Amino acid sequence: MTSGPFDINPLKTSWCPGCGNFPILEMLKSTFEKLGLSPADLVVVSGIGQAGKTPHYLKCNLFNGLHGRAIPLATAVKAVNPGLTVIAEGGDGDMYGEGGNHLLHAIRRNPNITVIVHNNMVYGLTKGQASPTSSRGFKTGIQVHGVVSEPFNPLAVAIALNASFVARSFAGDREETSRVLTRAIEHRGFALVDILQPCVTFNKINTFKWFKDHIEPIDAKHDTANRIAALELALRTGKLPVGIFYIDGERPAFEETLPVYEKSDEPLFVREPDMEEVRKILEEMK
Ligand SMILES: Cc1ncc(C[n+]2csc(CCOP(=O)(O)OP(=O)(O)O)c2C)c(N)n1
Ligand code: SF4
Ligand SMILES: [Mg+2]
Repeated sequence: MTSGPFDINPLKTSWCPGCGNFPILEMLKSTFEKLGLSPADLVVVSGIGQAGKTPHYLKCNLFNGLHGRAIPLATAVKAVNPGLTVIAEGGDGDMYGEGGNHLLHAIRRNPNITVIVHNNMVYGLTKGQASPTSSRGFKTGIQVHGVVSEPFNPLAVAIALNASFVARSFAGDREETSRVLTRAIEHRGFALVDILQPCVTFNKINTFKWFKDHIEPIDAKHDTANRIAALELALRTGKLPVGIFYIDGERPAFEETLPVYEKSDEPLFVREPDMEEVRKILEEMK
């Protein structure tokens, strides 16, 4: 068996056979390789959920934090060591539900991280409750009469907040997903990639076939710098557009604007604390 730099052999996962997480894992590994990254250059941070287990199955640096907290952890990792490539991984419940507030404020800060959401429109790990992206009417053991809320639209929210890179792809389309992931990781600033991912066990509505029948590629003529056109695409009803919606290449990244990097580029993690400064702050607080 051939082995790539990000492979763990033998790979043992707790995912169900046929789960959409498998192609995402494979695409991540091949994208990291294509970008010439090494496991030491990379940190993959996650929260809790089936998607949140992804970094366990990758050979690289990883941090598995609390449910919904991958984004602030990833922001901090990038801020203290800007030389690393930092990815935050998670599910729709993790990133848009429990971690939703972090998503909003990270978009405002624009850290140079890539947020990858495995959007299977359900809570997989906890056995099939509705998530923020479940369709209205979706029946579960908890939502026995069907979901009554409008589904959360992550792309429209991200574009409205001027996220600097916004894209959606489908786990069943490896070529397009790999292209989107490559562009997202190369992008300087906050990148959101929502990947439509079937959960074969707990979501019998949004299956591989359903997604295939309900997606449509964004027109090649779409101008990714046009925010209003991107928002219109994100708000479109009917088929789900897939591809790159929006890119703002002008926004400075969070870590570039931090006052601690004004006088020196030396990463924070190698600096000695300035005890004189600490003493001054403590004195002022007395
Ligand atoms: C604070 C907190 N609340 C709730 C949970 C229980 N919990 C764990 S994962 C999860 C949702 C998982 O759904 P999603 O993020 O969509 O990931 P998936 O399993 O579908 O990949 C929930 C509610 C938890 N671990 N911690
Ligand atoms: S429960 Fe769903 S998301 Fe979790 S491993 Fe199984 S198919 Fe994948
Ligand atoms: Mg989910």
